[in-house]
Amino acid sequence: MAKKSASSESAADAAINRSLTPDDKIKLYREMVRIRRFEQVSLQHYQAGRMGGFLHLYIGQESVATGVVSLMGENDHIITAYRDHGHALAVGMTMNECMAELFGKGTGCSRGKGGSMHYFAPDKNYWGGHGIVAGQTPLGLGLAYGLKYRGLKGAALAFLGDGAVNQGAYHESLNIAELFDLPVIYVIENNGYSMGTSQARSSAFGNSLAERAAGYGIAWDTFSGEDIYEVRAHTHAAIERAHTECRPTVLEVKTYRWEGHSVADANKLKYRTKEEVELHQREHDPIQRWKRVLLDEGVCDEAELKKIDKAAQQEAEESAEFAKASAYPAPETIFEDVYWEVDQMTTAGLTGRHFFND
Ligand SMILES: Cc1ncc(C[n+]2csc(CCOP(=O)(O)OP(=O)(O)O)c2C)c(N)n1
Ligand SMILES: [Mg+2]
Repeated sequence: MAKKSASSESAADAAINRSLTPDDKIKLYREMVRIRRFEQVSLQHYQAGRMGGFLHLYIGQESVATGVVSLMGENDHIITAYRDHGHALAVGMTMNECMAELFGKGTGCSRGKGGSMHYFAPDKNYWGGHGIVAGQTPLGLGLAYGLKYRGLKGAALAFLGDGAVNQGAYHESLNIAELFDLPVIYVIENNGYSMGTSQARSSAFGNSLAERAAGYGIAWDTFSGEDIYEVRAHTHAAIERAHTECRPTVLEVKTYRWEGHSVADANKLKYRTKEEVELHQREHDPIQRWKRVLLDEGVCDEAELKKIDKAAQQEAEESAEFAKASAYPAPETIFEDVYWEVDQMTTAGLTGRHFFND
């Protein structure tokens, strides 16, 4: 049945949030701040000419990846597009390997050959980092298929942008997700823009982008990403659906990116006003919002939060030093790291049955 999930409880009162300990709540803050500091430091080094390629910043959207990833269990997998730093740090990839990847160094998570858009950590159920808009959506479906095929109780969380929802691959994926009953969760991070085109100008929609799922008989939900309690409460319902009913869900999370589409976006103030950006920075910052929650609930005090901030800044700066000091990959390794399975010579890779039984 296609339906919009309704939550009668307020997000903070949802069982999944009531179960959070003070330490868990502080951890959520730390994760969001780490993402922001990492990206702010990466921006400085990009502007100083130390990185090549693109750099798509996630600043302003931190609560989405952090909230969703905080719910992931052993058999839950994640895949995303090119705006991938937040998801990577949230799953536990280190700042060092992430920063070194931006610098194109051999100590990077993809040995410096992928860059910003191609973070990867299968050991953490993190399947990238993809540059083709919506290219990750059928791959996420494949992850879900693999879970079902293996009889595992898990979910494949596939993130996409509001621009990606118009790609055919996404709609083909929804069709199969419904027909095959696959435990995939599409998380649309609706930050209002697809490069320089506003959502209103790029997408035909009724009340929401997620509502399109109804046409496929898939459950959907839409909510604000500003409050991490809300992100967790709504996403939890989708994960439960995947785990217990082996059914897909489409989630649309309203969020906002503070920076340009990429650092090279020269028109960032042409398609939206400075006032619009400042309004979001001033009144809808998910980190400030969570900070207020922590203070109001008496979870910790300002001094503790400052300490967390300082530590995150230091960690980010140190990761840049680590990246600077690391060596570029050796030219003779240029053909390595293209296909992980080929390099590893695994049976699964050699037979092309990476996710399947014999
Ligand atoms: C198939 C394809 N078409 C076009 C592009 C160029 N492109 C890169 S990002 C982007 C916008 C996508 O916007 P959205 O899905 O909203 O994600 P966001 O950047 O806001 O996170 C486009 C058109 C691409 N990478 N792949
Ligand atoms: Mg967008």
